[in-house]
Amino acid sequence: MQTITSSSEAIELEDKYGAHNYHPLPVVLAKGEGVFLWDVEGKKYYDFLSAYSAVNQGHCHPRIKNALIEQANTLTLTSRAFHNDVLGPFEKYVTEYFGFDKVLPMNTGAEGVETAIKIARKWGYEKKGVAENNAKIIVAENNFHGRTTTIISFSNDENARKNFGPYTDGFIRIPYNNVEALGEALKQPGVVAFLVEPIQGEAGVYVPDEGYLSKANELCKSNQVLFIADEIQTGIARTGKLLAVDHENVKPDMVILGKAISGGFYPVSAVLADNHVMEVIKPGQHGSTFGGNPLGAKVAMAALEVVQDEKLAENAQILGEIFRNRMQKVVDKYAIAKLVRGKGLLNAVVINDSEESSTAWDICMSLASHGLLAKPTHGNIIRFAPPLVMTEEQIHECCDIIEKVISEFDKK
Ligand code: IF1
Repeated sequence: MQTITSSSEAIELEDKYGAHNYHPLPVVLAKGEGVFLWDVEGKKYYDFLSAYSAVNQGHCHPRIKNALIEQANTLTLTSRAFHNDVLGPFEKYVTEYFGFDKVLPMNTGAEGVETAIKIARKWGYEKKGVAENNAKIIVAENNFHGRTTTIISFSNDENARKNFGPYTDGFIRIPYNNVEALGEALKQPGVVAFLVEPIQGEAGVYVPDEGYLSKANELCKSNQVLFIADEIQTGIARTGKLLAVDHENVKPDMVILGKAISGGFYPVSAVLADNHVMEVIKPGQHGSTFGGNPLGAKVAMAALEVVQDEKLAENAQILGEIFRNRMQKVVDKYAIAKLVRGKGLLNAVVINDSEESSTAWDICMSLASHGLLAKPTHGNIIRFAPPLVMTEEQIHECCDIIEKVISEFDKK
């Protein structure tokens, strides 16, 4: 393998040999530890993206790394054609951890979402009596649930869906954070589920009104419709509770997990449900080569132990309050910062400029030069989501950096 000696060399290789399906900041990372990242030239950064909330436990957490190494030296993949000695303990651990009867393990978040869609449709036909091929799933405007053809079929982000048709049918899109719109949509024939992000991450960290999730859950229950929470980004302590739905004590019919369930070491996703839902899946009706493999299962158990033992939800709650209070002062002081919103350590600052302006990008470039990595989501919204292992002293240091950079842009 070619040894990279400069950031520009790495960027050139990616440009020449890789599909151009991303537009990254011109930063080439070479090492990660806890809340820190280092680039090829040795520059140190605070990580305020956490690989899109996949390294809530911090980079290269030793406990998870050791679990990976130990299992990698023993048994990594058997396929589900046979049993193995890790899957059962993992399934017991993760169902008790989140309070569900059953789990269906997959790999990526999008696979988890696709799995939940298949289970909901099958449940609709076999338990609710919806006429076959007539199942409808309600989703929210500005949703993000992954990049597969079915998932982008119900997206309204033109960049994510244009020219990927023909699209999958059977979805009804309604405004987010609007209980009345949900009530109306539930009257349509064939509705089997409502799939929603408890906080819309990619859309720009939109936190719904207090009570939205519990009212939505109640409406679904009273209409015999499954309430499905996509906690791939908001779960695993990110918003200050184990799951974002815990802020309203809501127990969804299905929860979809991914990202930080395995602490950034290995792709693991999972769909959790109780028996009356999960039992619609029979042998040979769903799965994947790597789903539930012993290596991912062992890593995920270690990653979840770290969340519990290091009280990451409580830490996210406390540091998130500090962060938003500090950012509110920045918003009050500098016109270029319009507002701050979020929950726990999933936050965003909206920059006071047009969607098309490059201001948010330019601010992120300046933040990088000051040793803090963040990236805009849509247009002028900067997401700030550090690993949940950050200390109070570190969050203040980072807020100082953010305030300094924003103050410099405010004068321009
Ligand atoms: C990209 C952000 C996007 C997700 C939710 C399912 C998935 C995701 C709520 C799919 C994945 C990632 C994908 C990555 C950027 C990032 C992301 F919001 F986290 F920033 F795109 F919206 N549900 N989110 O957030 O999980 O298949 O990726 O494992 O695609 O650019 P995946």
